[in-house]
Amino acid sequence: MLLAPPFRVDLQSGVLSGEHLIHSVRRLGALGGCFEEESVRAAMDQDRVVYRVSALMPVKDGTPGGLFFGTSFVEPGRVGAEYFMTKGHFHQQRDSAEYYWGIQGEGVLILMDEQRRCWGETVSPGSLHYIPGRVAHRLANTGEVTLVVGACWPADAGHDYASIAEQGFSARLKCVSGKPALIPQECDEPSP
Ligand code: PAN
Ligand code: ZN
Repeated sequence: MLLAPPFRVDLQSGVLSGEHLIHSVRRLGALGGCFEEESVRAAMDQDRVVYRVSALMPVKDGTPGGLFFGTSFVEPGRVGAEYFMTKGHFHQQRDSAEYYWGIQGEGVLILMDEQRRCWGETVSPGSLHYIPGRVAHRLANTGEVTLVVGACWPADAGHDYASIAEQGFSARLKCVSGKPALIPQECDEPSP
């Protein structure tokens, strides 16, 4: 017996279709404390969409051995010099890894390990990124069009946003002389 595929991914746009899809949207108003220049963010249009995520969740959240598959759409824009970006997270199950791949646009995958060492990988159509366990990850759009990125991660990975909300990443991706630069945050250095 041959069945039609239950889900589809449009390879050009990253758009997912089928059942078990969850859609979420993050607007500037929901990203308080995320960007360095909080007063600039607060003065911008709070309804402006920063990013959307569609996720195919064919099994219950937390199912051991299951996999989720998603597409993130990060809009172009900046808060001051800092590029629009996702909140970022560690996985709750710290050992859970994830794949990202670039579909459209230009961006940077910002990564940080548990020792707060931070680095970035440039994202472009066809780029493939293995995010090991114990590494926090966030996407920033450094281009002029929507950054579209695919992802696949374990269904029991979970998301720990609290660590990032409390301490942030140890570097910020800013536009310096018209180009993206990952700038270490002095204020994150432990005081003597
Ligand atoms: C991605 C992210 C997505 C949105 O699907 O969840 O890019 O970023 P935040 O979750 O940090 O808001 C992923 O990494 N899943 O594990
Ligand atoms: Zn993740």
